Amino acid sequence: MERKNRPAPIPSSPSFQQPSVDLTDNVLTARLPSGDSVTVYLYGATVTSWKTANGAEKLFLSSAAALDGSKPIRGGIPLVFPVFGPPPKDHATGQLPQHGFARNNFWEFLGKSSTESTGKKADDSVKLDFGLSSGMLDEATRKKWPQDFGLVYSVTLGKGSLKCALHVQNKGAEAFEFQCLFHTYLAVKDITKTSISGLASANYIDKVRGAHPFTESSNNLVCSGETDRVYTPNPSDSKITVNEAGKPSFVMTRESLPQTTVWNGWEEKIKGMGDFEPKDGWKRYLCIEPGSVNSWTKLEGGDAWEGSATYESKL
Ligand code: TA6
Repeated sequence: MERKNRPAPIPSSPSFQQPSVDLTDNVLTARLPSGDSVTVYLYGATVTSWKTANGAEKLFLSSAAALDGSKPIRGGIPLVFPVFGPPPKDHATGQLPQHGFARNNFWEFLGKSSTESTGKKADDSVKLDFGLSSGMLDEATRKKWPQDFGLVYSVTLGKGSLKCALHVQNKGAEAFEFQCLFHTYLAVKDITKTSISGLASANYIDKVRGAHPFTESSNNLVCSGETDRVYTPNPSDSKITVNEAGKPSFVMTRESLPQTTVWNGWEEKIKGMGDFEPKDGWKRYLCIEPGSVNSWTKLEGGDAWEGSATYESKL
């Protein structure tokens, strides 16, 4: 018998395509219907590729990068936690490797979420969550930093954008302190024709000049040799723009990450890096690395902290 005012059938599937996510052999690939895509190795939760809708690769990845879990991946977005750089010998992180252990351990994929609406919004972005906790570390690493922690790293692929967010939780009773940073290798056409805006008047530590403090005078910084500077822009939420041939190619914004390291090893340094190929690749990358690295963030037992950075491609 026909019911009056029968509700319209709910569409069995959204009338728009949804993002696709595939995890095979510890490599996750996500793609939006627009064509934007991201690849993440569970090893280090390292983003190794970010492509915009036109298929353009936005990250530099060394062709000699170890992708078998034998050492941190050279390129993409290695994760730095709980210490940036060589750890201070007299610090709790003192026994850890340079840049910590987040980038040389296997993370787990926790799942994806995209706007569940069935409208156009459904294909606008997809958030991928990855987890690493103290119980997943090998005994040797746990002995070097015996803290009870939980990390959730979220990578959100949008149209022309990539957001990286790190959530740090102290799951123990004792306080611990950490540093963290997204060690992002942006792909550029020619480093000698690339400039950085948004750092004018920022104080920085120049690791090429004895780690002494300086103040940036240029709002159009061009690397002309090995560059390894840890900037503290003011205000700390100011955007940083990478310009190529006079046009913005990337804009980076960040939250709760007061520093940004600018690094290019240049010709000589890269020549000495066995996992950096091709050897002229120094001309085609620029590391713009947002982080919280000039001091230590202290978490009391049960406390949590989150920091994030968003890269927008402008080309
Ligand atoms: O972020 C810049 C830096 O600390 C440089 O000093 C250089 O060491 C670079 O990181 C690469 O470090 P890695 O341990 O990945 O070789």
